[in-house]
Amino acid sequence: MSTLSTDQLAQLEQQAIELPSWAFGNSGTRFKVFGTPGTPRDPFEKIADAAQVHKYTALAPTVALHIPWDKVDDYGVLRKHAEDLGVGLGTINSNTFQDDAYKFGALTHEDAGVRRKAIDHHLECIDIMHATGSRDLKIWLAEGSNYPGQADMRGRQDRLQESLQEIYARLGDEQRLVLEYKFFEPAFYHTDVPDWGTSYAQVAALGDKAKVCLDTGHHAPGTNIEFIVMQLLRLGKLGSFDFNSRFYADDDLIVGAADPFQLFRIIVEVVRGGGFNSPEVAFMLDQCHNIEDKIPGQIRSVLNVQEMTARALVLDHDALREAQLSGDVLAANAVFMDAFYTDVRPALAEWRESRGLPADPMAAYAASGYQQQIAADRVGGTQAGWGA
Ligand code: AOS
Ligand code: ZN
Ligand code: ZN
Repeated sequence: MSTLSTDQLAQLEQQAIELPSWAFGNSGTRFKVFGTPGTPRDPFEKIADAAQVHKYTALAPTVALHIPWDKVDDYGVLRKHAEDLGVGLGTINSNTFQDDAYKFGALTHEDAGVRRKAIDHHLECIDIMHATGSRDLKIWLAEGSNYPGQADMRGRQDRLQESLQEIYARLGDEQRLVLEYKFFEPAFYHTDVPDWGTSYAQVAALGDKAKVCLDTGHHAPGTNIEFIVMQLLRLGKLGSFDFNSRFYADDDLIVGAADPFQLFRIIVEVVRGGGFNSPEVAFMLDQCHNIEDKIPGQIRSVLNVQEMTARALVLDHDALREAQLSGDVLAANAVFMDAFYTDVRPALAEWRESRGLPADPMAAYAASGYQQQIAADRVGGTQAGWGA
């Protein structure tokens, strides 16, 4: 008998995870960027690689773009290219962290001219969203200060709201803005959007089309991330996830690699809060594959999310509720852990085959010859971001 019911499989069939275009480019640390044979040379090749992930998993129907890393002359052509390969273009990520002008801030900068430049960049991103058919504009700000006294934190918060209001006003009816928070880096003393509370305060003041983006790597060690997920869902403000995993800081490693149990706990709250398979909550990856092959790195990632989702779906909510109501601490925990320890992999493999997908997408991709083909065809692939 399968571990997963027909209803649970039907829910899993709807699961969609958005891939980041930058996961397919070379990336690294401040010490070294290792080149990988076959790295895409342009956004078209990044999308072709992302389409491979979808081909073997049916889990990744859209690709997020980063502007200007993925700048092209005609976004309609890029969109058509994606659609021809069976995927769509997703979230547009803005970038205000590479220009010298932004050394002391962008949307928060004291100088109105710098703020103008940063706001205009976001307005350009919204124009691009119309051409790509994207719903979401994702804003992550690398703004803050390194030393106490360096910056007027209060003034920066006010300017951030003013700048965001101008960007928000430009959104179309079906478009949204998601504001990502991060507690440190590149600034080390204060960050202008360090936590979910600040992101929430900023987006709540904008309106219904503004939501919070939760990057799992952007919290201090020990943070109860699933509590934040629960709270944002409760407030109707969880717009998207940037999934990845971390051992130390913002490691951007494969989701579910460092702490599968944390991923399980997060997805349990997503399901509990009505955020699973809801158009309101985008499941995205934000990862870099510095030393491993990128396409199988992304395949592994979406499979990890699928496997933890399946485990979250088998949680026996009735038994859990009964144990909670009777104050049976250990029984409640046992019900929770039973779901986590359920090995859903054989059932998922069987189910994939029944849908015409490979039982083992990793093996199928490895056997396809695509990796060898791109390594032979492409030379001089690009770095994902910094310096690209
Ligand atoms: C940065 O730490 C954030 O996670 C952003 O989402 C960023 O835009 C992304 O990592 C690409 O650099
Ligand atoms: Zn992120
Ligand atoms: Zn990050």
